[in-house]
Amino acid sequence: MSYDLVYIHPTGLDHHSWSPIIPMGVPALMQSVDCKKIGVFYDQVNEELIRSAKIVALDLHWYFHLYPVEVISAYLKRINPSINIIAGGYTATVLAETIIKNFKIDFIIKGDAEYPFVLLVNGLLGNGDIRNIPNIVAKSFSSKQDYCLTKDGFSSYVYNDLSWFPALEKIIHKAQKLKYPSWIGPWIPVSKGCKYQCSFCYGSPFLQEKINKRKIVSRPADKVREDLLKWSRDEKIRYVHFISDFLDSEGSDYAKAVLSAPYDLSVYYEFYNIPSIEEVNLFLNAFKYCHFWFTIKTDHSSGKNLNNFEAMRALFDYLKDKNCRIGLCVQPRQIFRHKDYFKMFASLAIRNKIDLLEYNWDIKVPDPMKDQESEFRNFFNLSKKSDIFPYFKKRSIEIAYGHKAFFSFLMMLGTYSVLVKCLFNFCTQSFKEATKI
Ligand code: B12
Ligand code: SF4
Repeated sequence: MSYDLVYIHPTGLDHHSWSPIIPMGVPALMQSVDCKKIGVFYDQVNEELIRSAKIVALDLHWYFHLYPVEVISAYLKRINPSINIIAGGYTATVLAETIIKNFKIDFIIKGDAEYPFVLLVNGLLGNGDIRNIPNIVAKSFSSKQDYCLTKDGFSSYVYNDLSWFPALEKIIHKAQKLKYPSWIGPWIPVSKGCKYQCSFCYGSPFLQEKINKRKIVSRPADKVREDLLKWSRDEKIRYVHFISDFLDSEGSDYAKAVLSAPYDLSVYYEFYNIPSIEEVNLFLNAFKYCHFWFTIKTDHSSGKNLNNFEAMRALFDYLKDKNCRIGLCVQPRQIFRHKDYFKMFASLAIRNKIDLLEYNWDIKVPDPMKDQESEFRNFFNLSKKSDIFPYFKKRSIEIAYGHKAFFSFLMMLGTYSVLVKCLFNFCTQSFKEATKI
């Protein structure tokens, strides 16, 4: 079978734990183009597929795909020199001019790509003029980045159909058999960008402005409900998860509108801050089963303050006999650096026997404010070495088998080789004292 457009996700199919993660906006891009199209993981690519294809679209969102994307694009051009390669995503945007010089990629779409992608694909398939399409960096020209997603645009795109990517659908269906709802499942976009100003994160208003030329943009509640209803009707889907905490970002009224009726679904949900009992009940009433995750620090761990301990403990007590499972996202470095964080962690995790998920907020990303060439060199070299697979494997094992806090805590320590520090902490503080707040 031949295709006009092949989307290739640079992660291999064998990496089960993280291959399902494609940039959340890609389904909308692929839905919007009207041609023969398919999505594949890179290890499904074969010569026959590439020889007959006219366009390949590659996501380059997470920097560790830099090296794989270079290898894949060189391979594609060797097999089919006339193929058009389009890339997009955060890393592609931040390093666009350098990537286009160094990789065998023909076009990079900077920032939001919904509208430019359709125009570019149509132009390439129909030999139309492509020089006036916004947000493009090409080998021989570049256009102004003056397209960005608006609320109206966001509400018009389709995110709930993955039939164009059968291998991804298969993994998602398989993951539905996991014991507890996880993030390997259909995702529901709520907002792009974030209201918190974390200096290291592309989601922060300052960097969104720099990269996507806009502020946070959100989908109307009825569109989010449409996705929930669509996935509810799908017999193969048992649970969903959301991209961003809409209760925190959009407020209680929005949450009430989204969660106004019970769905034939379970949910995986990360709260950025501590919800009230009334708010948590909205979720308990709307979903069959809830896998809730909380952070010890405020604002999704990015805040300076710790959450109110009493409020967290009261909430966890309330949730004990409800149809849900509680998880705590922890930052290992905070445990060993800050006494109060450690106290809260030990008290909540051990007393409540909950799951732990390790959070690593310190991950470096290409800095759009620095010299592009040197950022490219640094991150390209890093991407050659980066093997985040063990980390994701660990996370999915935790979720799949629902290890209790102690065991997952040990796994976390193993990964980061901080056992020595832990023993030191335990030896220097009496455990009782450490858990007393
Ligand atoms: C939600 C989220 C996640 C979710 C994934 C959700 C998903 N399916 O996308 C989860 C929790 C799984 C996750 C994991 C990770 N994430 Co994350 N995540 C985010 C977050 C908060 C939102 C991302 C997002 O959806 N943006 C929405 C818009 C911008 O993207 P989009 O619609 O999908 O894509 C548009 C364009 O980028 C472009 N585009 C994207 N792909 C393509 C492909 C083509 C061909 C084209 C033409 C265009 C195009 O077009 C789209 C439509 O306009 C951002 C921070 C933020 N608030 O933005 C970090 C962020 C993307 N994550 C980041 C990181 C580092 C990670 C992890 C490595 C963290 C870790 N150590 O575990 C992992 C990697 C996941 C993996 N692939 O294995 C970094 C990426 C930095 C980088 N460039 O490398 C970010 C930017 C945070 C930061 N530190 O700044 N993440
Ligand atoms: S709260 Fe999370 S998504 Fe928002 S800016 Fe901070 S790290 Fe990024």
